[in-house]
Amino acid sequence: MALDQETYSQMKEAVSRFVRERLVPAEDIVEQTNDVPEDIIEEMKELGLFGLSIPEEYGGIGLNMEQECGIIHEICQASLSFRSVIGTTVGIGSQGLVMTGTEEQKQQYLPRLATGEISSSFCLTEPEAGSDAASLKTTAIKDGDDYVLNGTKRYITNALRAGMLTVMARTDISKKGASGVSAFLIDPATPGITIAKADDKMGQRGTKTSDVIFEDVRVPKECLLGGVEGQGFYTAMKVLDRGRLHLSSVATGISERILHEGLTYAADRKQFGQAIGEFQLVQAMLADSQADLYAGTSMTLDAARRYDAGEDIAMLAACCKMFTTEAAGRIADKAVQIHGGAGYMSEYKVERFYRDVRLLRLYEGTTQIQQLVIGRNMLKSVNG
Ligand code: COS
Repeated sequence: MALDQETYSQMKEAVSRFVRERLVPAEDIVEQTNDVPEDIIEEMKELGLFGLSIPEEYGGIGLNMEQECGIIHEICQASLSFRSVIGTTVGIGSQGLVMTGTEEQKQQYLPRLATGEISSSFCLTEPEAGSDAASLKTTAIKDGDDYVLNGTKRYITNALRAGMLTVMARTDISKKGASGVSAFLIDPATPGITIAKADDKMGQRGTKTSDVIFEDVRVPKECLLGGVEGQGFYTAMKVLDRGRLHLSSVATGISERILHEGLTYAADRKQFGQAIGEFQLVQAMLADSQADLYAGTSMTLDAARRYDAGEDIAMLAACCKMFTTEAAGRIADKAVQIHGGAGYMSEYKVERFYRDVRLLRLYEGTTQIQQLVIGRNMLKSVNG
């Protein structure tokens, strides 16, 4: 699956224009209202952004991973809240269905996800199961031709906007670990589901995360993803491997924007009779950031190409996610430093971006989880 090169280049240019002309000017509104304006969401639909990763036969654009990373990098030149609106549908919310869904399940949801008529969310994390995802406690107990779900999911991005939830729940309670977990595709309007109010967060205003509570939620067996029990955790891991490449391009996109803010400030701001960018200590901060950005974009491109070639990229995706998100933190910190006292003021965007990028090192697997995945894979290659 891939878009032909010419159409892809045109799309990238259109997205880049949309970012410059529509998203960047709307950043302050998002910050003030803690929401992304509806007219912008409508334009995102018209541009096809909800369908980036959905195959063309289901109405999507059908980008490959390299192309998806390229477009996401562009979108993330603006406040990360805009990407978040499409992020779960393009990434973790829909990809379990794309990878392992039955034909009926794909027909039921993918065409509406592709147009943005509905959004999707990925429900893995729970109050007691964050990094240790395999210990999740939500149950889905077979009852005749139905399953009955009980449990609480936490920090679920876009649950408040979703029309489809990919829910990981334990169908075999005799098994404590990964093999007892199954995945379900569930309409959030199903009786017994409560989507709690949006969480208050450090940054990324305009993004919506909330608890999703299941109380005796009865769903037909057709909701079981792929029609097979016991595969939910493995599917979630594959979705997260891929999601970590997507997230890496989120990190490189916003890093490029933040570095641009630092660079233009350094070129403009005068102290001691000249632009501060003329001082070598400021140049050192710019240079470190530029090298971080170049390394991050290069490794993400390499891993995305390998993913498209069918290679197992679990370890490389963890390397990319760890490096690019840690680099985004370094780049944001230096951009604030270059701004001096102004960098602490809300008037300048770097203050906001500094808070926004802090999340990148936490979600879809903390840096420490990425280290663990990398380390385990390295040892596996030695020990077999
Ligand atoms: N692809 C496919 N299968 C995978 C996999 C991958 N990338 N990673 C692990 N698995 C399989 C393992 O092969 C193992 O299979 P068996 O049951 O046949 O033995 C099973 O999954 C459990 O793996 P493991 O033993 O490594 O599980 P652990 O509980 O020790 O650790 C980690 C798994 C920590 C890697 C996992 O829980 C994780 O990624 N946690 C972070 C979760 C996360 O990112 N949350 C973010 C919120 S969602 S936005």
